[in-house]
Amino acid sequence: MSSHTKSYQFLSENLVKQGFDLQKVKAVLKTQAIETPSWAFANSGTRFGTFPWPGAAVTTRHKLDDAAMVHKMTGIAPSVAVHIPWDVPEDGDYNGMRQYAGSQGIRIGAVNSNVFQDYGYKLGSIAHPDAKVQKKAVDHMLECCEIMTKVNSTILSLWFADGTNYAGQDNLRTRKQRIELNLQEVYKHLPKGSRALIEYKFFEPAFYSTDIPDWGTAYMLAKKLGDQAQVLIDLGHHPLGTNIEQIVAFLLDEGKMGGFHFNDHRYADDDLMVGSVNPFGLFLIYDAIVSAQQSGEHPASETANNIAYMIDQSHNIEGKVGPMIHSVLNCQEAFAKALLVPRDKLHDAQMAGDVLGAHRILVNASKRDVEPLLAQVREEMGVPLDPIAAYFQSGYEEKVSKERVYKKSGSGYQ
Ligand code: PSV
Ligand code: MN
Repeated sequence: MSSHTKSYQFLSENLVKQGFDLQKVKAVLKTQAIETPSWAFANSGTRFGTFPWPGAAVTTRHKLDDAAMVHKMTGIAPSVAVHIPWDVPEDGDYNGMRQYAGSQGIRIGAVNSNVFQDYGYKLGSIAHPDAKVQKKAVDHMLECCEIMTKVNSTILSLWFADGTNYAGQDNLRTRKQRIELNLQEVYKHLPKGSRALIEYKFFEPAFYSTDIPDWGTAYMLAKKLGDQAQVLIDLGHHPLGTNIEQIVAFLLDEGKMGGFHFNDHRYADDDLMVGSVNPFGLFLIYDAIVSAQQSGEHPASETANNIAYMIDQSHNIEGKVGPMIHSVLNCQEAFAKALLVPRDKLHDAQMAGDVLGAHRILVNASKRDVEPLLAQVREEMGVPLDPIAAYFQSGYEEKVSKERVYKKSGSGYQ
């Protein structure tokens, strides 16, 4: 018996005694799906600089290959988000792109529009004072809706860099109205059965006002648009100290929790690997989700079952595929721990007003060593027990560093 099997047996006996249905927990873990971002595989960095990584993706196909590698190692990263125009296929063939992704064992996930890089967007996109610029931005998002149909995507991911730098620069109320009207136009063109996820960010690139600065604004917009619009939470887009799990709980209860952009941060939106700074915070987010899933309440439960879990990171100094695998594993660990929170016990302690008891139940669940369980899940899924080690032993990193020739190409943050 291997040492991981022994540790798993020990853990499972313990968990079964505590009343957990381990077959169910494993089944749920096997269906976990984390979407990787195409742009993280390219040579992207910060606005101050980019340090080329040997073998970083140069073409869109490279990015798909890298995303497929993350899935091959983990078994739980079956889709990749694309960003338009960074990921316009070299031959312009989106059907070919979808097929190529399929041939590599993954699918295209969210389509992210980009209305922040063209010079025309200096004063904003859909909140810009000039109607012609607003139309250009709307047209781009409509094109993204068409791309969604071609690549079989059900998510349009919307983030706007719109804002102002100086008091008096523009009328803030009018900007809000422009955003509402233009989003209504985009909403009308969403493919059937798809969703638009509205992402907020409390600052940057504008520093006086940001047009969609917080979850409340994104929620209001999504609510006014209708059922096909929800909120996207990028973990890096909050002031320090924000209670993100509370936002998650609120949005779940309102049926408006649509998706995540996972990452971590120390100061601002610095796109570090998710769970690298605050693994407890990541656990608490998963706890809010699992609590809603298991509540059976409407609409929290269905909403929690339909969340798009996406990573939005930009790796500047730590490699590309390796850190992405690590990020996916951090999400897997947090989810496993959240699935093993003794919910009935926690509920009883909460209802009895046992503050310390309830707190300890949750914290103890976050401290549980779930590695033996995850190793067992991986073995049953037929993926490497140690995905990071397997990746570095696979020779992929050496192979792509020989094959791929870095050139500054204007995609991602290059
Ligand atoms: C903006 O900071 C953001 O979080 C949005 O999701 C963008 O689409 C992404 O980063 C890439 O720039
Ligand atoms: Mn984001």
